[in-house]
Amino acid sequence: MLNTATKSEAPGTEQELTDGFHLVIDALKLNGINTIYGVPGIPITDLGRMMQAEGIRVLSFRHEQNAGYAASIAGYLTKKPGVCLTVSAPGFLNGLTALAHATTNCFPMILISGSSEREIVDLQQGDYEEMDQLAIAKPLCKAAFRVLHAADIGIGLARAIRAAVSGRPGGVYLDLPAKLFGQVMDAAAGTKSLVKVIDAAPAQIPAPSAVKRALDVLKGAKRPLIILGKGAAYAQADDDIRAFVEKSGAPFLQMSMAKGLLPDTHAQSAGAARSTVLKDADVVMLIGARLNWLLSHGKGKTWGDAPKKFIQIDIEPKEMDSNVEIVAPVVGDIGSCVSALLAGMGGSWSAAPTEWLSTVSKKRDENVAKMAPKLMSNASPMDYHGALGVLRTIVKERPDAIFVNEGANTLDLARGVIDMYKPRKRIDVGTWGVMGIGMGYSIAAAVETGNPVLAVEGDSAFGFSGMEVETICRYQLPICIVIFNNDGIYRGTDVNGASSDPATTVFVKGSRYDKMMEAFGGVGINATSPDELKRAVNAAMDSGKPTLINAVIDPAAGSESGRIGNLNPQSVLKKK
Ligand SMILES: Cc1ncc(C[n+]2csc(CCOP(=O)(O)OP(=O)(O)O)c2C)c(N)n1
Ligand SMILES: [Mg+2]
Repeated sequence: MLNTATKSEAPGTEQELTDGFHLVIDALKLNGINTIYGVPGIPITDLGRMMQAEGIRVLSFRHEQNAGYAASIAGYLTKKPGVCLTVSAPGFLNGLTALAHATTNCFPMILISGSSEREIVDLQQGDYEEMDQLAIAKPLCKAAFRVLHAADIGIGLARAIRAAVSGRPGGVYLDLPAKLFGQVMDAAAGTKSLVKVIDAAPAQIPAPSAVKRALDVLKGAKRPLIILGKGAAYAQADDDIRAFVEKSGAPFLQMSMAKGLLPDTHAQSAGAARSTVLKDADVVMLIGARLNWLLSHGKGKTWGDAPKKFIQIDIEPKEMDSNVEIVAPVVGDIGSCVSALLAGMGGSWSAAPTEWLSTVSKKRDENVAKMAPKLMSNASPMDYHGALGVLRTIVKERPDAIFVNEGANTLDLARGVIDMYKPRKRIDVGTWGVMGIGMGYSIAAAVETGNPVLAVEGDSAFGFSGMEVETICRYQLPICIVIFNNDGIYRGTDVNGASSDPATTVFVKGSRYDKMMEAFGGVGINATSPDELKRAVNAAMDSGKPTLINAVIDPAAGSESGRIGNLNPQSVLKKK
């Protein structure tokens, strides 16, 4: 298995040697890491070449941030750390946003960066791409390590893998100084130094008393609600989660990336009655969902006046009571917790009162009926609902496709309109609401799952990672990008009254993003009506050819910041 780098011929002996390059590759392979996302350059160009020669798939990007986002979502989809490989200082910094994003979103990821000479960096003598990368990475990730000796590469990678996937997953930084790669050591000793990580994310079994406490609270509920977060989707405990929810009889809400864990069309789904269930529920059970801003911190107007009890299931004990009191914390990995809850329910569990569920489903059906005519609009230029109406049907017909989504209106409206039918098929801006994940996520989703990808992107959102369309064409990935082109951020209608410069939120009117795709040999289509959009997306999904569809959206159709305009600070002076 071990690569032999060199043979030295001392008189009478022949010693097999290996080096840092080969040990890194062997350590990755030993641990089943066979895909790398990165950008080459000093000091890791040869490492990438050698990885490729050794059968590791190395996807070479146009910008490290996109490679980093790809690695982060690869981690989410596979439960193995996604690896991003970058050069020193600027490449490292470009990848760092994605590493922090992985940590915030609890995705296992390892950022491996080459770095410059320690002796020069530490004396600040101005080395090529000088930066104390380890110190900078530390506050932004779950753990950070540096390897100085070839003999420690095995241990270094093992620590990085464990830190990334065990407990609450997150981003890990691994610093590999340039000098390490060329360091030579005895090949047999090198083999011995490698570590195969056993049981990298050990089960964390909840205490039986915690499980009982949670079930007692749930049993006492008149109006229970279950909220599934992306932690629940990550757990890949899909059957148990579904069985638990169904046995409880409670309405459920799925956070954005949890959509599809149970089909959004499930009889207990309260997706279209969100405000009702948040206000009126008396017991709320959070499974792999945090009470952060996305759930209005569990308090305030959104949650109404009815007193509530919270049950929370999370692997991280510190998550409990983060925003409101949790009366029944259950700490453990989601899979173990849900199976313990299911077992604890026994054979005679009485499901939630049916009148609660029928109140919720009545509200849901009303809201769905209200939206239905909007989704049938065939207006041109399209509004969001007209365009999303056809995409909704396409996703229903192709439930295995991975749906990538970013933007403001493009995100918020698509999340509400497009039902998901299978787990981990919707990936989006996550905890930060970050723009720029689009192409990195699409590439990793196609590479890791082999499934077709449909990316629905605001025109602004797309711009953050748009150059990766070349990467998509280069690797011939089955990705169909639909750009909701409304000439700008939120709306394309803003006017700057003060000078001839355009307003800050508008772009070149009538841009043709489809032509970008044609520049690299992909398929580019301009779609001006829902019918055209439907034909183009279906053709792309059937052919698997890299495609970009410029969907022309009415510039006046969107609203400021989509659904979260309330978070914009207001100037009092403006009103004078
Ligand atoms: C990294 C980053 N920079 C800036 C923002 C602020 N921001 C939120 S949404 C958005 C773009 C919204 O426009 P678009 O993608 O075209 O969607 P639309 O509302 O027009 O459909 C921006 C720039 C962000 N969320 N993330
Ligand atoms: Mg836009």
